[in-house]
Amino acid sequence: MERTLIILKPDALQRGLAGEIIKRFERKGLKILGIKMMTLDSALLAAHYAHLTDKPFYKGLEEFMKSSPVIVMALEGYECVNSIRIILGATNPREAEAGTIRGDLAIGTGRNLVHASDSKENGEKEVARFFKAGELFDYDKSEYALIYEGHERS
Ligand code: DAT
Ligand code: MG
Repeated sequence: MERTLIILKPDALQRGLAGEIIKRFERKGLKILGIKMMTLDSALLAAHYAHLTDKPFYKGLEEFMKSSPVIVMALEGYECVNSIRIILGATNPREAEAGTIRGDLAIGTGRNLVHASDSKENGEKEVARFFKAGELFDYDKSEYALIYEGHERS
C-alpha cells in the first residue's frame, strides 16, 4: 500500500488544530504507521523542500517551519497519496474546496497547516527521510476488513 508523510506545521500546533486534523485522517480509515513530535532544522527542510529552495518565499517558509515544533506522521492506505491530497485541499487555502482541511481551516498560502506527500515515490522518500525504521510500526488494523475490498488490501 502507499505511504504518505504528513507534517502538522507550526500553525497547526499553535492554533490547537492537531487533533482536528488527525481526526480527519483517522476517520478516512488511514493507518498511522508512525507519529512523533520534532523540531525541523535547515538541512532537513532544504532536502524536504528541494523543489522550492530558489523561490523568493523560501527563506520565510524555512523560518516559519522552524518557528515551533511540528508533528510528523507516516500514514498508509490504498492509493492514499491522492486521497490525502484531496482531504488536504489546494496549496492556496483561498482556492481550497470547502470541506478540505485547508479550505475549512486556513487562509494564507504560507500558513496552510499541513504538508502531505505529492506522489507515491515522494511518499516513500519522505517517510524514510523523517522516520527511522524503529519508529514505524507494522501491525494489523482490524477495521481493514470493513474499509477495503480484498484486492485493495492485498
Ligand atoms: P503543497 O504544500 O500543497 O505540496 P508546494 O509543495 O508547492 O505545495 O509548496 C510547499 C509549501 O510552500 C506550501 O505548502 C506553502 C509554501 N508555499 C508554496 N507556494 C507559496 C507561495 N507562493 N507563497 C508562500 N508560500 C508558498
Ligand atoms: Mg508539496
